[in-house]
Amino acid sequence: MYGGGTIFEQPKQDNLTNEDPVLLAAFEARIERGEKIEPQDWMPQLYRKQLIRMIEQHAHSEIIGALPEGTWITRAPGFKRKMALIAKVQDEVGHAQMLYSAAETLGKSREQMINDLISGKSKYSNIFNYPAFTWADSCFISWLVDAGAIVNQLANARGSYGPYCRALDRICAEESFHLKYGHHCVIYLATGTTIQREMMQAAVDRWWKPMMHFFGPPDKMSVHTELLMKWKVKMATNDDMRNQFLDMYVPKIRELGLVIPDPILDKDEKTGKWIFSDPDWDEFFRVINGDGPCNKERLEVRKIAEERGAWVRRALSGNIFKPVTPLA
Ligand code: BYC
Repeated sequence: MYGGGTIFEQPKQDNLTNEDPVLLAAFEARIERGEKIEPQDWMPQLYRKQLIRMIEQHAHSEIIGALPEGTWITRAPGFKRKMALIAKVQDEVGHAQMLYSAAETLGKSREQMINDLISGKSKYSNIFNYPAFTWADSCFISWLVDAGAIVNQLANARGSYGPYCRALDRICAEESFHLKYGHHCVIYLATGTTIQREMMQAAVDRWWKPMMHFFGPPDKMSVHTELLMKWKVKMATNDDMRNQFLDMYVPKIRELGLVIPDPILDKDEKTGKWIFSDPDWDEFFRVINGDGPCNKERLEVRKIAEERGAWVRRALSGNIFKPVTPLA
């Protein structure tokens, strides 16, 4: 592991039994009133721990998420697409920087977060463990994965922790450009030649299942939602976000003549809920626990990037002559 910073002891508490009841009640009342909690404010250890977990995972998702699209920069069809994709990938890495900074306000250093990513201790979004075989896969990510991210982030930007909400506001503004770029790429392929249409359809077939997983397990399987919603860290449940995404994007996808690979996908107009096939939650849990098609490759690339960047970090810290500690 590379060094730097003081070693942060992750808050261990998984319950509220040791918290001062008066402070806890005042904290919860502030959240109830819609106030933002700031880094210097009192907060229960569990709130701190949960926020670190979620913001850190989000930051990791942004840098790992840059990889499947990043591989298409050199092969983008045309100069305009190449320029736009470079800008998008750069934005995603910038989002990670903002999110790491937000998580650092809670006391965990960036070095520890990166180490936990590389060692496999921390999670990142399931969806980036799938390969982007074709240009159409990259278009699917730019339009629909970004669309899913915006649904989630617009909701959570109204949440309780100030630094996370402010980072999400900025991220959403940039993501809205990604969405337009991605939509344009998909429209182009879906209304193009037979080969282009087939390529786009094949991408939809490949990515639909991980896209359904993207919003997290069904509410009945979710372990963190109840508490995170009580503390306004999450502003909607996983099922509600998935439903909102389907509401907004199924008509747009079908409008382009693309077929969603789920024969029972339909909206129940009485309940307002979408009905869909079981997207194989076993696969979801396998992938988020390290056994997906690209997990190893993704972490290996990050590890190489950290090793190659070690001299820059050393130079910035003024320790040019300090030997590089190898990554674990
Ligand atoms: N992937 O209790 P639950 C982007 C884990 S990047 C992996 O429902 P929670 C983009 C969960 O962590 C934007 N793991 O969890 C970038 C937990 O495990 P642990 C990505 C997942 O936290 C570049 C367990 O399953 N967006 O869009 O209440 C290019 C139980 O789940 C996932 C974010 O990161 C998943 N999909 O809710 C293009 C949003 N889902 O930690 C695009 C921020 C669940 O107990 N995160 N797990 O070991 C969130 O909003 C929430 O954490 C989630 C999950 C809704 C994802």
